[in-house]
Amino acid sequence: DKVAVKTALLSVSDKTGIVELARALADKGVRILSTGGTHKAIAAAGLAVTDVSEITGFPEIMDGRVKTLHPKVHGGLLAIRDDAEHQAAMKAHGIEGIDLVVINLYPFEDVRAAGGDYPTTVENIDIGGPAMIRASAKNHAYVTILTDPADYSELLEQLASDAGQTSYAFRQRMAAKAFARTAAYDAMISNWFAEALSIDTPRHRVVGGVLKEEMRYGENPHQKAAFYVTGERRPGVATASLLQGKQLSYNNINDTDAAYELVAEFLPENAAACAIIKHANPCGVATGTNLLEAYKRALACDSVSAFGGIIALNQTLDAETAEEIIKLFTEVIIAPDVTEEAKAIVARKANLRLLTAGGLPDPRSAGLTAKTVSGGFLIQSRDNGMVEDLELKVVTKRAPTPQELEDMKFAFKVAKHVKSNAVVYAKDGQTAGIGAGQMSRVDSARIAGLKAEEAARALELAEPLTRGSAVASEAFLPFADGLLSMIAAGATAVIQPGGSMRDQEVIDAANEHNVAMVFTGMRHFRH
Ligand code: 93A
Repeated sequence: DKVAVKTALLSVSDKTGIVELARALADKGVRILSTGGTHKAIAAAGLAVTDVSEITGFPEIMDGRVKTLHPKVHGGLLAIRDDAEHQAAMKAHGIEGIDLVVINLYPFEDVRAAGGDYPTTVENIDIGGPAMIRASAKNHAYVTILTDPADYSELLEQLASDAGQTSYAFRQRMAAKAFARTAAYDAMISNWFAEALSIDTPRHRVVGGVLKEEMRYGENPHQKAAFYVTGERRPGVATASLLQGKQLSYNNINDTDAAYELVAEFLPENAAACAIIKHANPCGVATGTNLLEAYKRALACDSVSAFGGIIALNQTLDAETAEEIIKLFTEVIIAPDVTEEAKAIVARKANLRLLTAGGLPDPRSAGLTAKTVSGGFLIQSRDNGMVEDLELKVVTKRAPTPQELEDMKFAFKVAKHVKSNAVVYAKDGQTAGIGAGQMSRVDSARIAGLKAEEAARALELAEPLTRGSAVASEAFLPFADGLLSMIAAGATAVIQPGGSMRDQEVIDAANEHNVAMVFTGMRHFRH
């Protein structure tokens, strides 16, 4: 299963380590073939190298679009070395076997990340590279394919210890990596098209990404984990800069994403907003005239749960807010930006992670979300519905007051980001009680009410914030019992999608208690 490396083809965009590799190969007597730019780099180092066009007898044409796409190259990669017919074909057509292929692709991902224009990005779709990678990987019984400069040293170790040969196990492992690379590369191209054309139909997409980092562990310490990025230019946890603190964990990334997507629902030009997240659910969300006020009001909703939470802000983190936040143990802060002063304040807590995302994601933008099930993925378009865009229908005798209407919209926005069954009480742009993830909606309503009472005790308020609040349910109320529990907690206005068989029963109960209710016609399940 050992194969001697006699001829190598080197064609790389990222020239890291390529001259050193070529020198080491040349020292072992390996014949080196190469393409334009790579050839130039190797020749400049004074090494003997043959241009592929000499092999093909064909010049590089069309700005390099066609340089290695030739039977002399692909025959050399794909030939089964101990097959008589393949041997005969090689002889008949003057094809020489290629034993080692070193390729990295046109930097499509970098060009895309740098915001390259449409034609530039398209031009950076590599065609010849993936073709050679796939041909070599398929023929790994004979050919070694390297797609990552990180593997050059292992190759040289193999060649040194095995008299210029590679082992089958190594070639297999490199082939697996090669197909992972071309698959991820094509996924990135598909992701780019989807973003450029605002495609959110799963049928026109392939879900995939490239490895960004491996985490120390997954949701639990005995699980392995890694973060793959799709290359979407959406400001958020995938693209944010970590200014201080250790690497984010799997749970941190999940929670930070939930926090930032939620706070992005509140336009920074309208008001400052803060969301505090625990286990992907908000334990407090509020707006304010400034971030400090928004943070304090978000914290007031459930200051006990906020311990060790993730804080997302919709405006530049300032010194006053930073000073207040560091009083409590927090895992992560994410904001569009941070002032120098605030940065210095956060630096006093060495373990606190501070992320700046450079901007806020557009809640209305298209995109996909994925979830794994045993044996597959579930893909759907992002929940980009916004309450501002919905036609709200008043279904009760009493219409909501302007203040109630504002609170309803606020509560419904938050409920969209709470695991179902979600019940959210809000008043004056502040969550008053949040009930998340219960199997029964009545339980969610009750829990939210209880939490509001606890918060009132902690803050020594005369009555819980739910008194005179608006309440949102992310899905319809199937029975009147949920509504009665909300009224018991003090809600005077209710926002919900509507659409239950028993809507009339629920509307009647609301009328009986002089409660205003609106239907949104849109559900925000989140499981
Ligand atoms: O333009 S291509 O799609 N057509 C080709 O025939 C081809 N052959 C190699 N791209 C092609 N390549 C790519 O060129 C390689 O994948 C590599 O990224 C790059 C190396 O070019 P150079 O050696 O000229 O810098």
